[in-house]
Order: sequence, then C-alpha cells, then structure tokens
Amino acid sequence: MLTRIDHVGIAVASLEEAIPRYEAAFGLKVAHQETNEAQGVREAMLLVHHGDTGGSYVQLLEPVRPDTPVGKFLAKKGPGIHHIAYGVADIDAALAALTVTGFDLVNKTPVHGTSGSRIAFMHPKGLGGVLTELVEAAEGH
Ligand code: MC0
Repeated sequence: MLTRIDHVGIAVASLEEAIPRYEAAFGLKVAHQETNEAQGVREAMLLVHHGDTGGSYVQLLEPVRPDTPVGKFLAKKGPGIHHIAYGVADIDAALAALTVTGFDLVNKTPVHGTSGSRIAFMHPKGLGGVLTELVEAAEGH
C-alpha cells in the first residue's frame, strides 16, 4: 500500500528561523511553501530525494494560531517531530482498506494537503503514538 516516506512533519515556532537551519545543515532547498488554513499551518517543504514514486521531504510546520493541532502540540511538547507521512498511489483505496481493518482514522475521506495533494490522518493512539498521514501526491510531485 505504501510507496515511500513522503515527508516527516516537524513542528517549529518559526519557519523563518527553522528553514535556514535545515538549509545550512543539509544543503536542502525549499521546494514549496504554503499556508493551509484548514489545517492551521504555514508549511515549508524541503526536498530530500525525488524517486520513481515521487518526492521525499522534510516538512517544517508553523502554527497559524495556538488553537490548532500544531499549536497545541508545541505548547504541550515543544518543537519536534509532529507526524510521519507515507505516500500511497490511491488514497481512496487505502482508506477503504484501513476502514475494513478497523483503524482509527482522523479523516475518513481525503482532505487538501500540500501542493494539491490529497491527504488523510490516522490517529496516533493506534500506531505507537505516532500521528500518521497518508499522501496521494498531485501529478508531477
Ligand atoms: C496529539 N497527540 C499526539 C499528537 N498530537 N501524539 C503524537 N503526535 C501528535 N502530533 C496526542 C496527545 O499527546 C494526547 O495524548 C492526545 O493525542 C490528544 O491530544 P490533544 O492535544 O487533546 O489533541 P486532540 O485530541 O484535540 O487532537 C489530536 C489529533 C489532532 C491527532 C486528533 O492533532 C489532529 O486531528 N491531527 C491531524 C491534523 C494535523 O495534525 N494537522 C496539522 C498538520 P494523551 O496520551 O495525552 O491523551 S497539516 C499537514 O501536515 C499538511 C497540511 C500536509 O502534510 O500537507
């Protein structure tokens, strides 16, 4: 079902501070930046590797407000790994299969993710405390 690690989402207080650190440490470049109001984040995608099944990224996440998933996470735990995201070729089929097996889905149907992707979150409780996201990338990503 999974095609790659699409991204590792990292909660940060400030994109302006975090981006230069990741660029300096690893020579990564920002491939894309956007604000996703529905998810309550400003995000920057830094490309690590592009392969046959799509790209793998570090995703830096800054909350737009404290009362958002990333804002609450920062207040509770401080900066750090917020979630891991796996690529899937067909997110509708993946969600249907996970529903049959009884997994706790935060999103039962796909929502809008970065760069026009279709995404869905799975609850951390069912996956060893790791908030997990499935990503069906848009064409060309
Ligand atoms: C909360 N918890 C986490 C967690 N966030 N555990 C691991 N990783 C995280 N990121 C745990 C808390 O520690 C707590 O555990 C329990 O979940 C409830 O926490 P809460 O603070 O009361 O939070 P809830 O219940 O209101 O919400 C948790 C939930 C939420 C996972 C359902 O954060 C959510 O819907 N996340 C999915 C959306 C999201 O994260 N969007 C931002 C990224 P205890 O043991 O204390 O009960 S958007 C994104 O990344 C996009 C745009 C993209 O990739 O394209």
